[in-house]
Amino acid sequence: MERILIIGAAGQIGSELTLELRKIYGNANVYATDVKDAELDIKESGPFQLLDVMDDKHLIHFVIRHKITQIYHLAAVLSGNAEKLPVQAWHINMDGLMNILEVAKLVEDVKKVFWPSSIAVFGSTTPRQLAPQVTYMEPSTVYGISKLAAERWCEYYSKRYHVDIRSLRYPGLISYKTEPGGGTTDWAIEIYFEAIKKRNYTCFVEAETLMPMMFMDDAIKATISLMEAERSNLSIHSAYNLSGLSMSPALVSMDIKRHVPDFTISYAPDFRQQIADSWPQSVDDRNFRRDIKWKPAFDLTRITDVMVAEIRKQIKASLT
Ligand code: AKB
Repeated sequence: MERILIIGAAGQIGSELTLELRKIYGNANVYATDVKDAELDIKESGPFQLLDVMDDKHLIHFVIRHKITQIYHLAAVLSGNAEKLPVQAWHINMDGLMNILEVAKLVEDVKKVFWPSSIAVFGSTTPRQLAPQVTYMEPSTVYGISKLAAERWCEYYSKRYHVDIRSLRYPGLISYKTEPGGGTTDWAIEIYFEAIKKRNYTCFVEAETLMPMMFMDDAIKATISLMEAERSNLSIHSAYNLSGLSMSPALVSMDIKRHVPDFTISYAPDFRQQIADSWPQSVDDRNFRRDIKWKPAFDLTRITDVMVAEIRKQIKASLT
């Protein structure tokens, strides 16, 4: 029987992944943890506890006491926030992962680990179109540098200690449930909330900034499919490229007008423009699609339809 630990369960990915894993493995077998409090649906549908991944002693005790077999380590400081406090962000992103890798090495019950990488591992010397799985990688952000270093550590632990660690280079993830925190792709979520609430949005990257994105449902399916795959089917033991679609603020705002005809957008690019410009516009994920037999289901029209409907539902519920 699987017993799963989620670190970062109150975050953008964790809050959706926890509920999905509980459906598959049973509520009682998925332990949600975070350094901050989680939403009621996470706390009421199964175990939830405060846990800081930086506290290695508490972490290993937790894993041993609950006989954890799989760990999803989702806690990280994202690209925009990391630029504000680079050294602290480096410590949180790297030390947290190193604690997880050590636990996975030391505790025999732990059979698999998931850790998210990002398109931020790429940099300005990477081909901008269809960035290959193996290519030039010279990230210019502290977040990207930490993700690239962490990928190398994951492969090191996989080869040297046979830790089964699996990872995806997530594009920007679009969801309506929990707000993202401090990423460069956050505009792709903010734009929907502001369009519905205020009918206008001031975007922090320019109109034609094309970026790789994916709807959260697709990302959750890709993640669980990767974790459920036979290890012998996996050809990559660092992190797989993962691709959904490419979106720019101009494209999204045009699509939003199908639902909010008087929506207006203006542009006030900040330091995140430079980060966005250093990342590829699209990513080649043929290795993942071949090994996992997976493809995304959400295009821009479908994403917009779901985002608009769900945000309207949330607003209605908050008024009643
Ligand atoms: C960010 O913008 O920092 C993240 C990412 C692409 O990893 N969403």
